[in-house]
Amino acid sequence: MRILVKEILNKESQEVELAGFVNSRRDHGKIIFIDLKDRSGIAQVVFTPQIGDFYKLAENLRQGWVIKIRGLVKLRPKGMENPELLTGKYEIEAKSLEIVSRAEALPIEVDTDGYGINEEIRMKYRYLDLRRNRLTRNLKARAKVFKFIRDFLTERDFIEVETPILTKSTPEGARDYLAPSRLQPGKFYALPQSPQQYKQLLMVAGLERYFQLSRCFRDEDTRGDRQPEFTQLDIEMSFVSQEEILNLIEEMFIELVKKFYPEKTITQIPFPRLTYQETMEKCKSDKPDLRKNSKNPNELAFIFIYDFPMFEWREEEKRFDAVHHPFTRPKIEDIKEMKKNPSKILAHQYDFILNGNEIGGGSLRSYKPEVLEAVFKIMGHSKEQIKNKFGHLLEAFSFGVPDHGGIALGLDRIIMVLQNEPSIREVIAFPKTGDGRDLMMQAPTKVELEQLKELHLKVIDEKEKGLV
Ligand code: AMO
Repeated sequence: MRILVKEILNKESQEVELAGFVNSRRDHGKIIFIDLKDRSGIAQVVFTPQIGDFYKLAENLRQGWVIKIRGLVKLRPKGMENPELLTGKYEIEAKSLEIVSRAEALPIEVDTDGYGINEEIRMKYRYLDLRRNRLTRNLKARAKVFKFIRDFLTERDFIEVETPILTKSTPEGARDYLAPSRLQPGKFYALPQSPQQYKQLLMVAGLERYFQLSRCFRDEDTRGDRQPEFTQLDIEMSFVSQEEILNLIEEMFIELVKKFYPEKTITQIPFPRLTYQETMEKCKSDKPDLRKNSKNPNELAFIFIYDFPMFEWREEEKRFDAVHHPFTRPKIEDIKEMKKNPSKILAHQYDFILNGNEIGGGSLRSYKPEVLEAVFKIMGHSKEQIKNKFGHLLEAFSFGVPDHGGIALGLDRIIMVLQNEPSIREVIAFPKTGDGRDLMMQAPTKVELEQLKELHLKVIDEKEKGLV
């Protein structure tokens, strides 16, 4: 039976079966040394001419080939140990070899950290890129953090609920990705920019404590810390104060860092909580980096910023917009007062910052239909538009709604900082380029005319667009 490379440690003098990739090959005289890599690590396998045909087969081995071997676990000769490898005291004396598959010369090196390689080529061959230890480590760390979060919240009585991907537009400040409906000609679903409305509706449903590791889709220009699709830890709670939400998040991160990143120090506990105004006055930024030494990758400065303005004036559109989103509860509930001077109103809104990165944001929500309606009106929506876009939410609130609030954390950004990576692309298995392409799958692509017809669509080319 096949065992893992790391398991040879207590198998000295035993015959074992290993499987994996040829990571590298060295020849010393007649002896061939192969570094065999599997998901647990690397072990040195030695082929000598004594094994006849298997030796001849081993002479062909190249980096990237997939093999299975049987062999004897032995201590390496004195002075030949490799302290950098977990298995560095041992080697396997090969007895047989099976070639599972051969590999062409790899277009990128996979046994380096990869930072120096052109990123477009790395993305095109992402399945090879992911073989490098650094990226495998990032994916493992991501999985561990996700599991920790699931356990942490489940133990605290939160329920994990999946919400739809094919849905209706929810404003989070970006353009929507649309999916055409075949069965409803001319109509489109929007992919969620966040599960914001669903999680609020789950509070109307009486769940009280919801979370989801949710995929969000935003059609905006991609940057180092932005992807068209990304993952949020989305949370919503009923009968809750801002204090309780921030405390929960703080406790989660202190425990997470202690458990998985003991080498890191948190600059200040409890995490500083500053108002938006204080932050702007003191730091001239709404996402300040409060590390004592910003060159130290092992320092984590978490901050909560709260009391943001509710509205901001959009000069180009000549209207007010919500700074966070319209579901945020204004700090004043007197509607007449609110309408008098919207730019002066503060909101029950908070951001979560780590080392100068915005890693989360949330708010208490307007649960009184008349407050919500007033906010939509200040933002310039007509009665008719409010009914079309948000009628379902207002109707839901008419059937009894607990006061509620929540937060969403940008998990890709969080893993990026924790893993000391310069971009979220390094912690996402299959990221997209700056212009939103998947170079490996070659998406997006043109589709057959038949498929367009079925979806009641016609593509307008750039020339035609000019004429429209
Ligand atoms: P917000 O829009 O602030 O809030 O998003 C929450 C967090 O998600 C991360 N984020 C992104 N990460 C990668 N790529 C992107 N394109 C991207 N956009 C956002 C950020 C951000 O802080 N529904 C509200 C939350 C709430 O009110 O509960 C929301 O989505 O780290």
